[in-house]
Amino acid sequence: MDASTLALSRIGLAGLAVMGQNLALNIAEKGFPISVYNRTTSKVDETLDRAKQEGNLPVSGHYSPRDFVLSLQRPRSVIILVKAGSPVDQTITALSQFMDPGDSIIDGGNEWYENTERRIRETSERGLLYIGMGVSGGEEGARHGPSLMPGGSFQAYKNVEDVLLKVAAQVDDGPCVAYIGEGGSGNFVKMVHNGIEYGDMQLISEAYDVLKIVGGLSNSELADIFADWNRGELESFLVEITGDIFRVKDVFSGGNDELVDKILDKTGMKGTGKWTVQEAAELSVAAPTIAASLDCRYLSGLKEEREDAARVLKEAGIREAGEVLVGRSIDKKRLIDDVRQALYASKICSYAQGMNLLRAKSIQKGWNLNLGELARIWKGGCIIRAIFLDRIKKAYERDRELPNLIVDREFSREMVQRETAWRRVVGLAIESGISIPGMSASLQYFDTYRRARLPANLVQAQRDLFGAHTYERVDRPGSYHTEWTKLAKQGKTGVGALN
Ligand code: NBP
Repeated sequence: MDASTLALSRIGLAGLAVMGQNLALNIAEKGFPISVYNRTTSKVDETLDRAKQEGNLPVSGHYSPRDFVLSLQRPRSVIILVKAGSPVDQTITALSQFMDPGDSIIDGGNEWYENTERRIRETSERGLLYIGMGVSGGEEGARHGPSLMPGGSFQAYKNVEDVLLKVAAQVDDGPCVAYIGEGGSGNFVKMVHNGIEYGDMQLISEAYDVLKIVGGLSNSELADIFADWNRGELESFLVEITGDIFRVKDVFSGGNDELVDKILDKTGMKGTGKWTVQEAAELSVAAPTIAASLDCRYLSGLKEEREDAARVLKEAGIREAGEVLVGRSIDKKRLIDDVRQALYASKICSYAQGMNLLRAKSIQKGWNLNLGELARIWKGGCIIRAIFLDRIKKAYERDRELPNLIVDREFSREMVQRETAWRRVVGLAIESGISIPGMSASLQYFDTYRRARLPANLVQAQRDLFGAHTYERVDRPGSYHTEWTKLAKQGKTGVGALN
């Protein structure tokens, strides 16, 4: 196709798999003529067919990087949606040779933020502007309104701001997009979003397990409970789809059974949860709920080992999960209400961990992230969208320096109101051998964070004893070391010397 004979497109998109195709159609539907390109050209034709079927949308297909780039208005803006990693580098190489200084590349993939920072440097040597943009919402979000997290060149953002504002999901306080910050901040924020998503999914699965094993609830009862929860404080995409999942029948059993019971209990993953936990460790930020959800995915992968372990321990005399409760009367109504409260309180702790990771990274990198604004752009379009993100937004608006969501005046009150129910659920699960690593990690996080004095004094003493690492005192300044072993053997009171 000779681009010079055609009207130029407002924007281009390269990479037409699930995300790219849908985002391109979304952009076109919002009235922005778009050029599309894919390495395997059959996907260009697929996209053009869909554009025709879905309302003759203004999409022009291109079969070579050159034609594609030259079909764009200047300064050119190209969104890339290919598999993260080297496919992005290869796509940049293929396209950038036809681009001019001032043109922009916007990578919408789930990219490791340092790769984006490297590409910002590399492309800037050629005068190109670069953005790493988190895109959340899966196929449906990409087509009808995702949450967008663009970070990198502010000028590149300004060049496409009008497009992004229209394409993003729309909520009561605006489109779910905002300029995130410099460097790889957009990718980092998307990564933490996914880590929080891991936590949410784990917590929901634990609520399901407790209700099923302790309460003996059927899938149809669970469907009703989740639908009911979705009308209250837990209203969210993940709670809504969970309710829907319980209603789907299995075709292979002639519609007698529910599909959810036929699914192999091994969780897949693509890496963003692992990155979140690695980064939390690097930055010394406690993220136990997110880490527990990642560990649980690893353990779920050991299906055969788990089956063997179940057999070996059964032979050794262990009782099945929930067996200890047999014969005990369970107040189902109270259990359901307790689990709802435990889920909510656990979620607050999980989001607190994600937000604090973002803050720590923002300080380290000088990104100046606005946590309230991040909560706002997650209110719609993305997988973790939830009514309570509005409350998180307001908490950070009340105090931009809020050290932890747990101590926000509204959240602290809610946690205390739910504390007893939360402990009942965790206690019941532990007693009956039901693993709830996410809910108990959240509760332990809460119980550790809220205590003015921890047994860390003893750990410091141990460190000083075996490694002369010194310690500080609660009653006077300075750094101290004590000859613990010598003094203990002499039976004397240790008098620490100033270091
Ligand atoms: P995939 O991640 O499955 O990638 C497929 C695309 O990458 C195709 O267009 C493919 O071209 C292209 N590609 C590959 Br693979 N190697 C390439 C290379 N060497 N050079 C050029 N193109 C290459 O697509 P996706 O699921 O649409 O996801 C796109 C990005 O968005 C990923 O980073 C993903 O993590 C992220 N994301 C996905 C979702 C989701 O729900 N799927 C949600 C949010 C973010 P080909 O057709 O020629 O093979």
